[in-house]
Formats: sequence, C-alpha cells, structure tokens
Amino acid sequence: MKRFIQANPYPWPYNGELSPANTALVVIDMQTDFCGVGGYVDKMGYDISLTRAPIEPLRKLMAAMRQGGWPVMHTREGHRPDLSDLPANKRWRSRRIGTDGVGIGDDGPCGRILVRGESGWEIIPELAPLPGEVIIDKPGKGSFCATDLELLLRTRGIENLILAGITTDVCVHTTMREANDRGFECLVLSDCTAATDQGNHEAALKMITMQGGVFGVHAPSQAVLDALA
Ligand code: C5J
Repeated sequence: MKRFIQANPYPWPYNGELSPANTALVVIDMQTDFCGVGGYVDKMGYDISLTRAPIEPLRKLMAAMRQGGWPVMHTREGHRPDLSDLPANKRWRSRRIGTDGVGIGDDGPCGRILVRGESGWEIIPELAPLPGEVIIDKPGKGSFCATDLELLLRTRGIENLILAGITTDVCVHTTMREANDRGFECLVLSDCTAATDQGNHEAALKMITMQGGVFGVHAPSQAVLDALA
C-alpha cells in the first residue's frame, strides 16, 4: 500500500514507499551551543527564541515516531579537544563575531565552544537521544562529510530522510543537499527547524520547492503525525 505525507511541492515520498523500514528522522544539532543560554548562538548575540522554537514540536514528533518504531537519529556538530579537525578558516571566522574575539574552541559560559565533551556541545536534555539511537558526530555543517552516516543509512535500507533541527539555512540545508545528491528522498520539517534569522528560515524552505522540488519537500510536523495516525 502506498503512503504519502502531504508536503510542498509534492506528496512525499515521490514513490509512496513510506515505512519505518526505509525512513528515518534525523534531528540535527539540537545542542546547547545552538539553542541554549550561554551557548555559541547566544554568545554571538542571536535570538535563541528562534532556535528554541522547534523544541516542543520536535518532542511531540519524536515521541510519536519512536512509538511507531520509526528510527530516530541525531547529529552533533563539534570538534576534537585538540582542535585537529577544526579548519583554521572556520575558527578565524567564528572569532569575528561578538565583541570579545571568542570563537569555536575557546572558553565560553558553557565550556569550550563546539568542542566534544563540553556542556555546550551536548544535545539539550529535552531532546536527548534514547539508548541505542544513532548519534553522528560531525566536524562540519553537513552530516555526511567525514562521518559514517551514509554507511549506517545504507546498511539499514533507509531511503527517505525526515530532516529536523537547527539551523535550517546552515546544517539542515547542507545535510539535505548532501543527502539529495546521494539519492536520498528528503522532507524538511518547517516547524521543527529554525534559523538565527527568520527570513533565512523562510528562504531556505522556499529553495527546496523550486524546480519541482529540487531538494525534496517541506511540510509541518503535523503532516507527518497525520500520515502516521
Ligand atoms: C551552524 C548549525 N549554524 N548547526 N551550525 O554553525 O547550523
């Protein structure tokens, strides 16, 4: 039986093959550094009420998907404590914003910014992974670069990715583009993603819909819940 999620610009997935055996929810970078008080985004001076907006809808969706046996995966952006996987230009740029010259790898209110093992790098407790769920540690914006995500998806037979998390215009978009080029069918959740700028969030969603759905589709999480019911 074919099953679709109502999405923009087409009912998703394209072939109606939607099941817990071939579809995973990937929750991107819901870390204190991106949405918590004293984290990297907060320190940069952005409004964290924007990046915190996905928390509640995501909590509801993750509970429903776990209940139905749909795989839930997580990613964390972060670097080794010796910073050997932090490109010099990424660090340099991150120090340009704010007044104190502090950037990735430096000490902040939640420990060293975007460094593995620090409190700011942790996934927020509200959306903590359950034991056994896949967690991908990535040094970049995309979830496929320098990780084993593709191998894990292929060995599980996952073809469809429901993408959520932060930020829509950076790590979610980069992951979606990497996934799309690898042949994965992508759905980005409009209310379970957010950017540090509302205009960027909206533009990032609009980009998906061009050319007949050049990267896939977007939809609110309610559309997923409706399809699972
Ligand atoms: C950024 C991310 N924005 N998770 N990371 O640097 O989107």
